[in-house]
Amino acid sequence: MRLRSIVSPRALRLPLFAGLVLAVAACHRAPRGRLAPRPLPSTQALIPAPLGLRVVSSDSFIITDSTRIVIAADAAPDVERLAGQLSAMLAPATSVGGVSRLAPGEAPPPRSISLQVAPDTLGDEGYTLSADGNGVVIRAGATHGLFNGTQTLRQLLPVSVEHRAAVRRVLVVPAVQVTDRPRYAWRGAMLDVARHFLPADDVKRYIDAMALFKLNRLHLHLSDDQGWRIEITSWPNLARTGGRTQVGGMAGGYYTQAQYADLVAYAAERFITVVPEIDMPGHTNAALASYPELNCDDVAPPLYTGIKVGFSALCASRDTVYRFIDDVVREISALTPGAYFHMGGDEVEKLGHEEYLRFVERVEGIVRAHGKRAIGWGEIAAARLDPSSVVQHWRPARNGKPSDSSHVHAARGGQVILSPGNRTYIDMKYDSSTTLCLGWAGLFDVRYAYEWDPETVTPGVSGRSLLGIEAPLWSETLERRTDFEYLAFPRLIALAEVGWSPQSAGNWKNFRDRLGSNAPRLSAVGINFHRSRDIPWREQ
Ligand code: TNX
Repeated sequence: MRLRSIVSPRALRLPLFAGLVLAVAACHRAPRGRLAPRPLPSTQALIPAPLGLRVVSSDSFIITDSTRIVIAADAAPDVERLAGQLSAMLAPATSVGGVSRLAPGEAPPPRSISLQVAPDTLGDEGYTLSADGNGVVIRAGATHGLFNGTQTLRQLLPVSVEHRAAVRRVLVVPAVQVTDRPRYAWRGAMLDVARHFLPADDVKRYIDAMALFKLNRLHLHLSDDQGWRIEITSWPNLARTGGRTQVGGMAGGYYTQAQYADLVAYAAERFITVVPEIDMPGHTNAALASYPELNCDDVAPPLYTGIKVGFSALCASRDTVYRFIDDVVREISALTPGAYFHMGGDEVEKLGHEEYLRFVERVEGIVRAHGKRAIGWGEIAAARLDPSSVVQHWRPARNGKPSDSSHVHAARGGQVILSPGNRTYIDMKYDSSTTLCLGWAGLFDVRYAYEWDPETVTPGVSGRSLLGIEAPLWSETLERRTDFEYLAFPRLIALAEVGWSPQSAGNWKNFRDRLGSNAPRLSAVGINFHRSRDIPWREQ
């Protein structure tokens, strides 16, 4: 049953008089056009909307100190780790019961939360969640699905679950039956930590927020003209020199390999795959400034702290450059268990087209030689790519005409990630009053980020060739964590639903109310979000 089918239109109907009184009262309290928001029950506020949800009764289950989290006798270590995470999420309520393994053949005891791995047809990320007065069962074919189920459980619980040290809170789970799986395998977010450096702890907070909405890829844009942000031991000046500054000329920064590995592990615990990007051959001034031999004239340019693009390029005819790339890809790949390496490839104005294509093909070979699937921005699709490589479409198509060769890549059996600038570039201003950010792809608020169908974005890219969607957050104008969050939220939440829920669930009015009901949760986890005018925010 679809989510919409449980929202009874009759429940929304008010006696006419009461309705008028409420509407007039609302006019005095809220800006024009907004009704005083009423809280939605948690079963009607889930984001992303699950494939199927049924409220089974008015029963509920209260998690207490004696609630046990149970897993099978032979459950894999990652299931046990997940159970521990769930226990921490529910602490202190479950501190007494904790996690227990069932004896072989033993049924889950009454009033427990049971995590079960069992073959199903819902894929790696799908799950079912059943809750009634007797407890909760989350079942999935793989641990990732179980994790997604725990995030749904989190959203079903009162906001007080986010308050770690809350006393006297009552963790009530409504009686529901959820069957869920994602629409797309790739539901990503990108952070540009190059234009302005974002410390690892701030990235972790972004990861936490991504997990709550079931996003599963974190693309880190680790290098650009203005900064190189990861330690490479065989080329130490990249970080030491190239990481020194950032846009505006303030001190920059970089992740040591240990910090990067820690970030990757932190993301993996939340079932998020880190996708490292080293942008090349353009967007490379920070590298060129660090090593003269990467320049055709052997002269290192000064560090750059402006926001122009297109002016830099590695010397594509030099063997040293490919040795450098090989070292960088090797070191980063060794720290990254995920299957992908992003090679950039965008906005190159300093190389001839043929030279650019040969460069892309050679670097794709290097990436593949290190066991990774290559990803690159839309421009790389013009090269003779291997079908295993992935193209990230970003320039919005105009008048139905493709803006890049994504369709060519799809035709040769390749896959495409969609990041159309006008829908997913969450570094665009919300409206003309937004002071941060850019506007080249258009100003847009959360509704525009929500109301689109990935299947119709660019001709020739749909179905199997569409790997998923991603929301890049470029940081030319973003200096601190709160700036990043302000631009990302709530648009990233809308995009999380576009990537997860079936197109048929995409009902703006319904989403708007669910999003408004999530304000207390966003506040509780400390996200600095933009109060989009279209949303009936419920602040407590
Ligand atoms: C385009 S998208 C870029 C970035 C900028 C961004 C600003 C892409 C592949 N390149 O270098 O930061 O626009 O919105």
